[in-house]
Amino acid sequence: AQAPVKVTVTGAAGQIGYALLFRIASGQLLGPDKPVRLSLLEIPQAVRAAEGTAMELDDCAFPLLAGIDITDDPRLAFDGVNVALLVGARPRTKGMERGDLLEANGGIFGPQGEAINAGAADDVRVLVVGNPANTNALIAQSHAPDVPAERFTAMTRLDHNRAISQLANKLKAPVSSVKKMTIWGNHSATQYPDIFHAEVDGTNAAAAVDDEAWVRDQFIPTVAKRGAAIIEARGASSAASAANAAIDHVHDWVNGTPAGDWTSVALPSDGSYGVPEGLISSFPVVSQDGRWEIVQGLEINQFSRERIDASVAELVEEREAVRKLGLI
Ligand code: NAX
Repeated sequence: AQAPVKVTVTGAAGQIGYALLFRIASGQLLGPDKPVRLSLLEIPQAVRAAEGTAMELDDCAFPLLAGIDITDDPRLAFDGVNVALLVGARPRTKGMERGDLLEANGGIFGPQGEAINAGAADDVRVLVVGNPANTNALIAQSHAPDVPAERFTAMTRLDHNRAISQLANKLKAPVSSVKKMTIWGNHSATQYPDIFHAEVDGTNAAAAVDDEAWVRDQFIPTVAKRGAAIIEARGASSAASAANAAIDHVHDWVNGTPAGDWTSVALPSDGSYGVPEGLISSFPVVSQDGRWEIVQGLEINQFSRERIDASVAELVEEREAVRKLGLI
């Protein structure tokens, strides 16, 4: 029998955790032939709730689930970890300044980065979901000097999937006909969903839409503000769709992206497309042999350039802010 893959989920008792854990345990994260061992990390007040979720996981009798550990100690949670899903974060509450938010999250992602550095398996892959995801990933990565930087990623797959769905809907085409969507920059309202390289049934998506006003005034803001629209409608933030995107992200990272397509991932820049090196920014990527590679050589028009630069500028500011706070 194969040794189980250790998957650690932080914020396991939260709403994304609840939507995520059952899919991991059923084999959707890594594949139907890969046993998993779950490690749930929570803050002390939420350990009991995580235990409740673990009871439900037991009650599913998932054949691939080799065991569940629950702890409030990052060192234990990340010991031997192969896949780390960093979902738990400090949300912005009323009256909180951006500096306070970054500092509170630095207090979470710094120690988690250290624990990953100390104990993770050699093949560890890290996905940060908790916001501000890109900068939280940067903080964790900077505390894990012995882990290759490229193993630290932040999630823009939900934005990517939202963009595919909006475009398919506009063109009355099935989502499966949309390829090569790209999210650039920060997982925030400045993100830039780019359809200039996307294809619908093999034809260029921007040409098929042929309506710059729709792209500028409808498509981009709808994708970028979708999270707020979900909160407004549901009374709670995206959970199942966020969990779904995390599953997609890790699945593609481990198993590869399909031929003729790519996806979007925030990862440490190698300087491609004018994004400062080391900044964790979203790019078009393919996964090959278990590694992300940035798609090279795309022509960036003026419309796209301005929007990529604006989102990257926001990430540079966030990096400066956490540097000043001594968090990286
Ligand atoms: P919840 O508030 O339901 O759950 C968060 C959980 O994290 C709580 O159970 C809390 O106890 C736990 N937690 C807090 N600090 C922790 C720590 N130091 N160690 C371990 N656990 C800790 O939030 P939920 O709706 O699940 O969202 C989680 C995060 O995902 C939020 O930061 C949210 O902003 C972010 N999102 C990111 C998205 C993305 O596309 N990147 C989309 C969805 C979501 O908004």
